[in-house]
Amino acid sequence: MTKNKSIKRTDSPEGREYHTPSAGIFFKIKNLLYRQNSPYQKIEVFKNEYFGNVLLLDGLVQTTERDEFFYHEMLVHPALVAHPAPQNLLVVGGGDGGALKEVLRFPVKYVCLVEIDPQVIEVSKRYFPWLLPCLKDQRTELIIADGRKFIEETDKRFDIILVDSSDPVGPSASLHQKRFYKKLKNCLNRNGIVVAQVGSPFFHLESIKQISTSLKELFKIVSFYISPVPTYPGGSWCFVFLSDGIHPLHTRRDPPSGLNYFNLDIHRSAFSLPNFLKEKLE
Ligand code: AG3
Repeated sequence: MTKNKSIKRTDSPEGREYHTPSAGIFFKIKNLLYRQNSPYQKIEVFKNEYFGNVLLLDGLVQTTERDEFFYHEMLVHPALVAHPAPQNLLVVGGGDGGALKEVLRFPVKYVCLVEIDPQVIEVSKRYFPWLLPCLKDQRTELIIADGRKFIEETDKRFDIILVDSSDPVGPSASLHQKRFYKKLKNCLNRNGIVVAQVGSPFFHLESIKQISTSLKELFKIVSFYISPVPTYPGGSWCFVFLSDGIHPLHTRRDPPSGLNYFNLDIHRSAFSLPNFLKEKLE
């Protein structure tokens, strides 16, 4: 039996993410497309019959072709419908390009994508068809750099910054700290907005609480919102909208057409939080 065949076994542990030591999500691997350790992390892409191509970093599901739209639309569009005139944007992380694809639906001037791991870009170009055209878009600049260092050193200023990090372990750890958000704030134009993913309300409640306390010391408006993401832990994901002047519920434009999840009703309802989360954040 070849190595590849043994990887395709239906009980392959490689198609699993544990959310706790006793529960998680599994995917049957139809084809293993890529598995390598980069200097930063373990990168895996495989094909699943239902979800299409699936990207895992250090064993954590980042995106799948079938359900990527929940997360990427909800990371991007709330800030874009709330900002008065978004022109210059920054995406930190997000080397798979899903967030970039959503930003480019708007007539923005410039989008800077800062990704630490060039191997994630190369792999995603091959297996996630939206990335290549987005990188070729005249408005996109790809910078391979550590997001934290980039933010400290750049003199660019942005209307919206989207933090598409992974979980607060591994290469993304520094992107979840107060220090980082403080530096982000210095890179915002007047009326600027930061949106970041902060984890699963169910599994990461304590760390969401902690980040909320720090963020309230930095920004006047700290609004959490949630969205379903079928393949992420708990099936529901939490984001934070940060600004000193822009209220998320004061929307200024319609979203672009052709979206699968986001609309203005979803926008309004996403900021209504379930009791267990609301009480924690009070
Ligand atoms: N970044 C957030 C992924 C978090 C998922 N966590 C997990 N599966 N434990 C997604 C990057 C997609 N552009």
